[in-house]
Amino acid sequence: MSQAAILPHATWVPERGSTSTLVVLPTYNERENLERAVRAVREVGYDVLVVDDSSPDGTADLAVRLAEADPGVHLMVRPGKLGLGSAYVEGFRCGLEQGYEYLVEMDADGSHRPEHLAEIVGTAQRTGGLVIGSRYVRGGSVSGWGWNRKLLSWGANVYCRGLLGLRARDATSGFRCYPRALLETVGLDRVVSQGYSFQIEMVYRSVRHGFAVHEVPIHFEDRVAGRSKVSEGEVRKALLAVLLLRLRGV
Ligand SMILES: Nc1nc2c(ncn2[C@@H]2O[C@H](COP(=O)(O)OP(=O)(O)OP(=O)(O)O)[C@@H](O)[C@H]2O)c(=O)[nH]1
Ligand SMILES: [Mg+2]
Repeated sequence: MSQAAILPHATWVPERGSTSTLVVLPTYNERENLERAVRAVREVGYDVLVVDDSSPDGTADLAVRLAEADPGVHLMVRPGKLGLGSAYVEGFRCGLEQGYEYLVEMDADGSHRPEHLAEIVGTAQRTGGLVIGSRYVRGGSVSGWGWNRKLLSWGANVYCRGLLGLRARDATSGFRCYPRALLETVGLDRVVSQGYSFQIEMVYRSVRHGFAVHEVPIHFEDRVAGRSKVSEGEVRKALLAVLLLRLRGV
């Protein structure tokens, strides 16, 4: 995007940057974390699209400054908190329109270390499948979480694996890479998850369409600053969404 500005997302038209990989960073109140995340991704050499849901803390103002200073940083601002899944759907749609070949999910809160990016993207390039940065394969780890947060993450994975027959150890991880062909085959228009169940739905749909799912180990750290957006309500919604996915199929 040559001239960064806060525009209604429907009229936002970025120019494709210099790389074939776009890292989508969804943000809701990540003002304290965003600059660090954007700089780290840019150092690896990938373009960035921030999808901000009009965060009350002014994350978008900071994102405008970052986008103005760097043509590899783009911004989409949406009118309100519309959910993590829908942020990725809109971000990916935009990235595909701009010609990017590899679309990456990454949290903006410092939990996902940029040094894992090259392996995650490289594995997607090599295999053509979905690649998940996984906390629960050999070599992966989680630090900074209490037992209750660990239990929630572990329980969510057991539930999804059991209900949907997924073999991925970390189906809820939000650090991953999709090749263009996968997203085009799966069809972003068919995705029903607005919130956190997006992660699980995308693994399920990828498998159902015959794409391989690979996991590469990551070291996950608790967010650097700010608060988690995973509320009890969000968890309940996600668990129900997975159940509906099971009942309806894809
Ligand atoms: N645009 C947008 N971003 C969101 C929304 N909900 C969460 N995010 C962002 O998505 C990323 C992941 O959200 P987190 O709250 O960190 O959730 P999490 O990483 O699954 O869980 P924690 O480990 O508890 O932080 C962060 O960068 C959030 O700011 C949303 O509704 N819209
Ligand atoms: Mg987080």
